Amino acid sequence: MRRPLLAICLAVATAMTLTASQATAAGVRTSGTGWKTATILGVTSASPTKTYTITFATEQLRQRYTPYYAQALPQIRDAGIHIELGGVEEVDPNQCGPDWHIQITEMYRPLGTPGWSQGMPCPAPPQGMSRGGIVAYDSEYWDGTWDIKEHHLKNTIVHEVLHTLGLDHPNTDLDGDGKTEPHECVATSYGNKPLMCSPNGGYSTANAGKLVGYDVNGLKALVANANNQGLS
Ligand SMILES: [Ca+2]
Ligand SMILES: [Zn+2]
Repeated sequence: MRRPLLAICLAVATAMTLTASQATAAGVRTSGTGWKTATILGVTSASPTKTYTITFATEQLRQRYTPYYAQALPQIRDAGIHIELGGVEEVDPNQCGPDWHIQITEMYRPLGTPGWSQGMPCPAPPQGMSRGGIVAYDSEYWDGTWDIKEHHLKNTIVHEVLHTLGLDHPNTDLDGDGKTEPHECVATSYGNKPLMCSPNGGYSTANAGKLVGYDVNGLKALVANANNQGLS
């Protein structure tokens, strides 16, 4: 999820401000070191009991992307979220699919910007608990027109899925210049930024495609928020 999508969703965000502050009073955390919930889209929690199923617009896409989730899925499960790989179903990128589905499709420049993909939770779900969402990966990664480093590709593929579960970019004004800038995210002592950092983050090593600890903490917070509100 990047800036153009936020512009589309600002109308939702205004309506959500009240909900977010009420939720905070109920013991809901919407940000922490290196993580942030997609509060702007009305998502502050993820289900601790339902199973999120990743589905694909075509069999070709299923085969293409499935291997890229292999390292992340166990980490997401360890954080308390039930998630499974599913099959093929029709995906309309302009409309959310069935509840608890994370729908994967591919488009040419889904945000209009070369090299950018799009991932978002279905906006304003009941009680602020993610019901899944939609990912549109940029087809340029595969047709030779966009030169993307292997670790950026691996990290981006997982980054977009984490958006659907309810994580936003944790970028924050660390240098105090009044602007929250691209890549401006907390880093570990090894220099690893959250996978959710915009426009990209995560490991540049063999661990590319894995969540960084910050991202795991964000997922755990989404689940804790559900539990603290008595949501299942
Ligand atoms: Ca700054
Ligand atoms: Zn993003």
